[in-house]
Amino acid sequence: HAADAQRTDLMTITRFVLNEQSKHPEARGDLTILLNHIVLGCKFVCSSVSKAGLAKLIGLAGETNVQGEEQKKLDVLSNQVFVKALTSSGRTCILVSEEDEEAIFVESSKRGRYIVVFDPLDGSSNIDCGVSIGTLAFTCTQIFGIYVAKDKQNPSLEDVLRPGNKMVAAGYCMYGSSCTLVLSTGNGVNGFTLDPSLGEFILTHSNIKIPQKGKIYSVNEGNAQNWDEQTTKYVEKCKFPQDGSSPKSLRYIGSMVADVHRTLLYGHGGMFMYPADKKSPNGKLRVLYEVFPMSYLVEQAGGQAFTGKQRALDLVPNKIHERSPVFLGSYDDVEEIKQLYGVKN
Ligand code: AHM
Ligand code: MG
Repeated sequence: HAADAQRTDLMTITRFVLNEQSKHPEARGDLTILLNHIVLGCKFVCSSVSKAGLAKLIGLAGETNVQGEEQKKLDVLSNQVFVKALTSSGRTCILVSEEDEEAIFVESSKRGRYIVVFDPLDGSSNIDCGVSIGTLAFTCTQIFGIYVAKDKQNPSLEDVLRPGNKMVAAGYCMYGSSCTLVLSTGNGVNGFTLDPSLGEFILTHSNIKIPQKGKIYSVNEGNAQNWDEQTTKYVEKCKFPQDGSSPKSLRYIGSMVADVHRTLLYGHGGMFMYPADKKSPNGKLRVLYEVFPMSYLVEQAGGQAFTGKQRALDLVPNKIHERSPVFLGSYDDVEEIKQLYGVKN
């Protein structure tokens, strides 16, 4: 009667997070409330992404974001929805969004303990062709010292510029043929799929684990002429293995969440990388809201994440929009690139 149970005993994301938090006697439900507001943002973006063509939401909004890229209307909208939802949750003190140059300090009457760092709509250059996937990545760090909303203490940027290993939750939402939210609160990784008729995210992928060794490599190979020796050597080995193993397959969507989601979810694992190159010595991806959440999830799923120098989660960013090279995915695959860089465990 397991099938019956599945239909009637729905594990919503709220229920799941409440269960997780009840294992921590000191928890006061703040993270559950915070995540509920993030989920609302995801539902909004999901609904907007699916209507984008119809509603003529696609196209330029006439603004550029911090990195000087053209900003699409959906980015602007999604950002506003997330900022408002997060501020009104009463659980946040600082927000950092890819779309905003400066960090947002929440006014003291609405202030809570959490810092949320996010990219409201990552990979948005893929929206216009309708095929690919709008995405989002977020991380939450608890700020110590601010325990009540109206605490006199002022949060500062120093609280944001901390290593990824201080995070208490991370996740992303992928807007594809279905809307999937993948979340970790430090106790494994779980995936939830939006049931549009219920408007609820239901647990569909419990305890996601990434295979130890992968069969896929995922990288923008068009940058190869500017790669360093180590990246070049790794990719060469993927294509022309010398140890008798089969060559790996290449998959690259160009939307980080989709590329990482595939790496996590499909049984064959692999490695996603955005390495340094001569033109961009720090790679492309942003530390706080791209490298950290994905590294956290991959580690929680049993894989590794590496910057070319160190464990990605040990990185201490110096500014909020800092970039870093990243190699993440199956444990053994990342181990191989670490060896090429001469880094031992
Ligand atoms: P964006 O935040 O401007 O959308 O850029 C981030 C995206 C990632 O989703 C993806 O992994 C990467 O850019 C792809 O970059 P490239 O087109 O250089 O391969
Ligand atoms: Mg982005």
